[in-house]
Amino acid sequence: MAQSTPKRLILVLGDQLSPNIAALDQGDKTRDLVVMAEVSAEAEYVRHHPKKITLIFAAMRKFAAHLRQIGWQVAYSQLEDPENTGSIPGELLRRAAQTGAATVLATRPGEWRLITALEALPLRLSMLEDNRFIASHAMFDRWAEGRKELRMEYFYRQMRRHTGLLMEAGKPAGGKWNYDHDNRKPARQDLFMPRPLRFAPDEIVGPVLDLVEARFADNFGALHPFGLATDHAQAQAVLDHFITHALPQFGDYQDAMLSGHPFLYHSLISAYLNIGLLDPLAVCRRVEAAWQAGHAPLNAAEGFIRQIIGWREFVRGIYFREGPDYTGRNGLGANRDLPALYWGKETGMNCMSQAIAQTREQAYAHHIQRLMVTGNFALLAGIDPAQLHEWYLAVYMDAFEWVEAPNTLGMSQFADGGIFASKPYISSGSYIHKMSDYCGSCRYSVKAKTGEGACPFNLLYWDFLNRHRAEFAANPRMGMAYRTWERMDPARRKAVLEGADRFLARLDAGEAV
Ligand code: FAD
Ligand code: DLZ
Ligand code: SF4
Repeated sequence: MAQSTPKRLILVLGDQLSPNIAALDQGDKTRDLVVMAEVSAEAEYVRHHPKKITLIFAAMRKFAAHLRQIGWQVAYSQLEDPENTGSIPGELLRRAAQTGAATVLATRPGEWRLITALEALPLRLSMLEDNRFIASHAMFDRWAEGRKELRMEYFYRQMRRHTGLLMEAGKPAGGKWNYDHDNRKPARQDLFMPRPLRFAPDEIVGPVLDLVEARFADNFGALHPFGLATDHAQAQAVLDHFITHALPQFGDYQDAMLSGHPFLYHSLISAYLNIGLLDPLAVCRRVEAAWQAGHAPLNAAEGFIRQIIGWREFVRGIYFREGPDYTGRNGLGANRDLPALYWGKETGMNCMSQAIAQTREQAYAHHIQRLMVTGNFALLAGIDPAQLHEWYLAVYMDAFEWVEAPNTLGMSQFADGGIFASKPYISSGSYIHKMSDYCGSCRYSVKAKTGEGACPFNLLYWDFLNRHRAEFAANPRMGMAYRTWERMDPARRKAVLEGADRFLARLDAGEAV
């Protein structure tokens, strides 16, 4: 029987490590062959952080072992296998030739690049929708259809109703949908910070570390120490650790930044969610249960659940709705090259230095660091969004295009023309000063608005508004800023713009700014 029925190949990508993912769900253990492949094309299309490559390869190897244990046949290609063709389509063709299979069952990849490559294969392809998300593409499109503006808040309310999370008799728990207002406390050094859970490299992780050290040592980022979770049980332990030690404070300090404390009360689970080691809905149910049990306040549970069923689902909807040209958009015509300081060149701006140094060490920065420090600086300085997009995709361990691109190009850079943000996320140094302790040990003065020692964010903020008057002066949410600029003494305005020009010239000349 099995002989006469041709085998299908079931593709499982490095960010599809979920036991019930669509292609495995629809597959047949008795006759299908699971194909998993470490390939140079995926490892090199951007220069990923070495910790990210290690995480993915180690988690892939462990997942392949698990699939074999539960009865699947798995053809696994290691990066150094001499026959490895170096790409996902190449490996599928090689396995097809080896087995005579003519059909591939795949779960839709999280990047248009790979979707297009699979569709071009000379094999029968059945591409199934990724079933690890709460909102299907159809559901998102139904919600978005006909709306003039796509606002996460309204989508989020629909997700709350759909999942029943934090709902009581059809109403939001506590009477409000959103408790963000309570979530803006700056952190203090004397707070007790939970320490992240770490895992010593085991017999699977060790050889991957050696491989990554040999092949990717020149990529930006520290490989050691490596303590990330690389399987489902470890990822679950990270979630448990977060719920026990950090969730109760998550809401209060969600936007805070503190020198030497990269993680604060964040969950550190994005990479595990994105590669399939954790299930988003199950995570949210655990957090809801912690609130119901009185372990965490509502502002923490709501704030956390909103990030997952709100923002995470929403940005995915945008990415697939907007189509493959999304990553090429540059609505504000920004064209400055990404400065070397993003790759670790010394800078006197302490906020940038802190965010980038921790990115190099941990392949992690939290949301406000990405949005209001590195993203804000790039937007104010007019950096080419495509180069910035590549940077974010490379340096963060949780970065896959479906989630990274809308956050970077849409939310952070306004490069998509404001599909889901009603105004650009820009701020002068005062926001960073309010939410962090960075300014105290900076070469620049956050209080100084002009002159050589003035905080560059202060200079660039006004320079941005002045440069983009045509795009934003009529925006009601930015009217106050424009009125303040116009009321400013002309000599002071001139000094600000000249200061910004001098700063940008030094940046372009490659000076340490
Ligand atoms: P927590 O702060 O503990 O939040 C809990 C979870 O909510 C996260 O694990 C994540 O799954 C989800 N979440 C929170 N905010 C967002 C958001 N805006 N979009 C999607 N999910 C969200 N997130 C990624 O997963 N991958 C990326 O490549 C990525 N790139 C980003 C680029 C920029 C410019 C910005 C501003 C944000 C980006 N984010 C990205 C969103 C966010 O910064 C990270 O999800 C978060 O910092 C991960 O850390 P955490 O797990 O400790 O999150
Ligand atoms: C990110 C990544 C890396 C570094 N390596 C691999 C790999 O060798 N094999 C693989 O199947 N997937 C890898 N990935 C994840 C893919 O790049 C990811 O599936 C696509 O970008 C779509 O999200
Ligand atoms: Fe950043 Fe300006 Fe504060 Fe320095 S003074 S840390 S550059 S915001």
